[in-house]
Amino acid sequence: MATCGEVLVRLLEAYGVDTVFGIPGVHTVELYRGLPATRIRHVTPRHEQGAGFMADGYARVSGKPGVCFIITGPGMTNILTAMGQAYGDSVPMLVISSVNRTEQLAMGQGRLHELRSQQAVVAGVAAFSHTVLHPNQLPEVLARAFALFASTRPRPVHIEIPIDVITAPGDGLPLEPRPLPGPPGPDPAAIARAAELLAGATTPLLVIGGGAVPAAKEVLALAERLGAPVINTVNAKGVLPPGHALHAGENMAWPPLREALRTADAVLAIGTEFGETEMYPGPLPLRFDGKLIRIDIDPEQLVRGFSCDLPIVSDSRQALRALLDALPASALRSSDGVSRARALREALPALWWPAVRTHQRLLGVVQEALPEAILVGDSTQPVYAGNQFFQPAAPRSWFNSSTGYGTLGYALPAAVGAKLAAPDRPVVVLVGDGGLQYTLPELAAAVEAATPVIVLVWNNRAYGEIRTYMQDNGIAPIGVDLYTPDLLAIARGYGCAADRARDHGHLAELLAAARGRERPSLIEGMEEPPFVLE
Ligand SMILES: Cc1ncc(C[n+]2csc(CCOP(=O)(O)OP(=O)(O)O)c2C)c(N)n1
Repeated sequence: MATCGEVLVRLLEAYGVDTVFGIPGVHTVELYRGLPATRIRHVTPRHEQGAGFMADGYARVSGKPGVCFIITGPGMTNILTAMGQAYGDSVPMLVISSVNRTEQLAMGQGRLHELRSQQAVVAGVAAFSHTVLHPNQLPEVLARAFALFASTRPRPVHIEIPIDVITAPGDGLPLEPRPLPGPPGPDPAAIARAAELLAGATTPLLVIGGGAVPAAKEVLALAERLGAPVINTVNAKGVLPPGHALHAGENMAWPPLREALRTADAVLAIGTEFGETEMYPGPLPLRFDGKLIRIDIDPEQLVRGFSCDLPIVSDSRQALRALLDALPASALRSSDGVSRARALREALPALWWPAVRTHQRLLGVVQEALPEAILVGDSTQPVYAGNQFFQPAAPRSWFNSSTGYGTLGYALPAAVGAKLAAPDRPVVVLVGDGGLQYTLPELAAAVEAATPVIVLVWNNRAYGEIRTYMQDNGIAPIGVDLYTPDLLAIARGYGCAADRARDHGHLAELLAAARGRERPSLIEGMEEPPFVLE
């Protein structure tokens, strides 16, 4: 006899799941019974928030949903922050939890791990949450989750299974996945209109967001065909090849980019919500005097914030392919696109805050030592700076929690997930001493999972960004100067290699040594000379 829990893991495997992140408890052990009969690997974090961040990092690098097994109650409340980050950045995540027995649901009898309603708790951070009240529901509900990941704006999905349903017989349930729909394509009439607008534009401009990642080839072809400068968001870094002549820069807080968006006769925005965190240290309202065309897989996104002239609901790749086909051969190629892009790009460094130079040097060393690295960032000063200029070699190679939900503690566990998705690439964690202390115990999970991530800690013994913000706003710094422990000793205690970089040359040596190791490395860079440039 196979239980519902055993069928679940078989179905997950059939949908292509190869890794599950979780901490088992008495309410979820029956999800584990069937695991050895599958090829699914289980990775154990030290906190459910870590499980969620690992799943997030895994999903961002692999493009597949990150899957978690979470216990009822405290496990669910612990993972909410990670679900919030994934929700904000449109990351596919499947959180499967237990819940108390069916006849006990919402009874308030003081059961172990009881919450009044887990569904209510996750409502703000999940696309949907479903309680599986009978094993027969399982195949359909899983298919709904995977259909959502395959064809709509990806976001976390929560499926909870009462402990009596997990152990109920699952015999006879189908073990094959349901055929899934592909993502939606565009309305041909809307594409024809977009082609007309873009073909007639003399100063076209593209804005690309995380939704453009699957369409990197098409974005490049379209930009070159139109001669259109391209502004990217943080999550679209790497979509345009590094150093491309049409790269206009990033961060829509900077006046030259805002002015270019306002004055362009046609702006095509692909897979971006024009989010507040793309306007650092803004935000300011954007204006578009010309035509604004938006392509997004989420119809609601097309009417949010401000009105656009031509909303197109579609997966970005299909829309851009159709647009490339629909553009007339005679389409005007903006002859000055390269010079417009260069003028914008070259105007930005003078606007950056002084510390960006410090972080340019720091991240330059990382990029030179590990050119093919994936850089997973927290919410810390080198990350805000790198968001302005860093150009990774490929998409899915620079992401961080300074965007969207903006939580601390993301980077280390997300990097473990990233390393599991791309074991052959170096994975570097960019994190402050404040953010690292949120999820420091995940060093143990990294050692245990044999994921040799390289943790580069920017140590200023403070919540540095907030200290500066308080000072800039005439508030005495309170609660921002930290007692930071000996991170090197702690990292060694966890079984990691650990060193403090003396200078940039030494940092390069430490990164090269870390790359060859089979265990994680922690490298500390103090926020002081020689790392702080005048
Ligand atoms: C969960 C959470 N709590 C508080 C904050 C507010 N916050 C944003 S940045 C920051 C400072 C982070 O300090 P650290 O990681 O050391 O990086 P630094 O600013 O020093 O570079 C804080 C407290 C946050 N983003 N997330």
